[in-house]
Amino acid sequence: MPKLPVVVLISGGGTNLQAIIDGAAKDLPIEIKAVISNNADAYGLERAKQAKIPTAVLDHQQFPDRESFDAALMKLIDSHRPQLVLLAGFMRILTPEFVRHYHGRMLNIHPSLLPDFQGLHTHQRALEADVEKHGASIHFVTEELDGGPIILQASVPVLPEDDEETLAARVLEKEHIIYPLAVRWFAQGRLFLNENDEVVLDDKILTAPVQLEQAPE
Ligand code: NHR
Ligand code: GAR
Repeated sequence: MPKLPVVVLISGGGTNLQAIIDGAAKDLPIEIKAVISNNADAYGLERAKQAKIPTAVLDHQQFPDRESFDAALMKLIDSHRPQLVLLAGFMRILTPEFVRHYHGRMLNIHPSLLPDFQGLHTHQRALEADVEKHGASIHFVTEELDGGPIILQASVPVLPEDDEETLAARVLEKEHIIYPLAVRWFAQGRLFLNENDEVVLDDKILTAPVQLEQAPE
């Protein structure tokens, strides 16, 4: 299988990046062309360097507004000619123009069972809402923040003794399974967004997100 060129955007620790790097070192048919961070201190940059992947830092604080940051980011990404862009713990909201440019070829992993808990601090909010189930979602990125078509989800129980940290760790473990899986489907040409912005997987339009327990290989 020819390897799909991918660029990964991060802001932090990069454990999801690591899961994708590890997948690519095995049989995930992608080549990570670059890892780009808006934050120079992101530990994920070290992970990329360890794996001999080119890195770049584009500090949003050096730009006067979101439009100019996004324009520079787009130029940098496109210099690597990726067919897929992955947001992996990327913490900057992206402008409509940027998102439209990567329509159908940009994925995000979000730490909740979307459409619940869009935005930030999802674990804390799940605990406050006293939900029984929490989890993570992979979706195509659209202009609507955390509102794009959902592909794949994994659930975890919320336990009575949980705090933000224990719950986040349980969710993160699932994230490391579902992100490489969705990337695999995309790289294999089995996953795409159709002209009506519906998710197609294995020639079927999804009417609901795939749940990890029922997911095809
Ligand atoms: N951009 C668009 N247009 N659409 C989406 O679905 C996006 C996006 C950019 C990032 C990831 C998202 C998440 O999974 C994501 C999805 C950052 C914020 C945020 O409020 C919200 C959601 C997400 C990422 N960021 C603040 C901002 O002003 C900064 C917060 C910080 O630096 O800590 O950009 O959760
Ligand atoms: C992950 O839980 C990811 O879902 C979340 O941040 C964490 C990043 O961890 N993403 C967001 O909150 C996006 N706003 P990582 O850097 O170890 O992959």
